[in-house]
Amino acid sequence: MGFLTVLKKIKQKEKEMRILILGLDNAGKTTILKRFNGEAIDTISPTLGFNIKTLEHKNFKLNMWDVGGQKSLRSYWRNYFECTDGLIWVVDSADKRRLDDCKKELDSLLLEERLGGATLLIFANKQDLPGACDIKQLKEILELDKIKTHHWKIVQCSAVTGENLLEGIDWLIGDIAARIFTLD
Ligand code: G3D
Ligand code: MG
Repeated sequence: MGFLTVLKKIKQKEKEMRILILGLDNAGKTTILKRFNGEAIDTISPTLGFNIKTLEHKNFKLNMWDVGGQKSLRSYWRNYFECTDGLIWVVDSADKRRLDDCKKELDSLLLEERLGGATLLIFANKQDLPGACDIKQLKEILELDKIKTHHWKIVQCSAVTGENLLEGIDWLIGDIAARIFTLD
């Protein structure tokens, strides 16, 4: 193996991404992170501070930050913005009463300068619940087509069944990698 090949392999190995998981309280952020990490999801209690997990996925090292979403904690979100490569915004698709609040919080996040470079994945979570909004409805209510400042995608998922979690995160990682790691 040549020197350059070895160097490339090392670079590849160290590829690190910082991913922030946010959303209103009860949206399913902690459950998604645990499920993705292969942990049991039957003992989750509300996140009061934050949870950090470092995972290896597809040769990338993912530092995933799951930050509590209660109203009283939202003003602290900004402490976690620095150097964020990806933002996962989790929506409880069955909680229609709070979609206005959800839109308001997402809109104000997208104005944050320090999140300017981040790729946005919106997880339309809790699709296993009857009456959950689908992607078309959420796109309209959250006015997602107006987002021009970030690369974004909405994916419907369920943290309980595991449906589409991998697909969503793979898209996020692929988009970030294409932006920040040039394979030369
Ligand atoms: P948060 O971290 O965003 O605050 P949690 O949310 O991960 O703590 O989840 C809040 C509640 O929603 C939990 O229920 C959890 O089991 C449930 N939940 C998370 N994801 C899903 C999903 O995809 N489908 C369904 N049906 N429920 C989900 P409890 O009852 O423990 O409060
Ligand atoms: Mg939580």
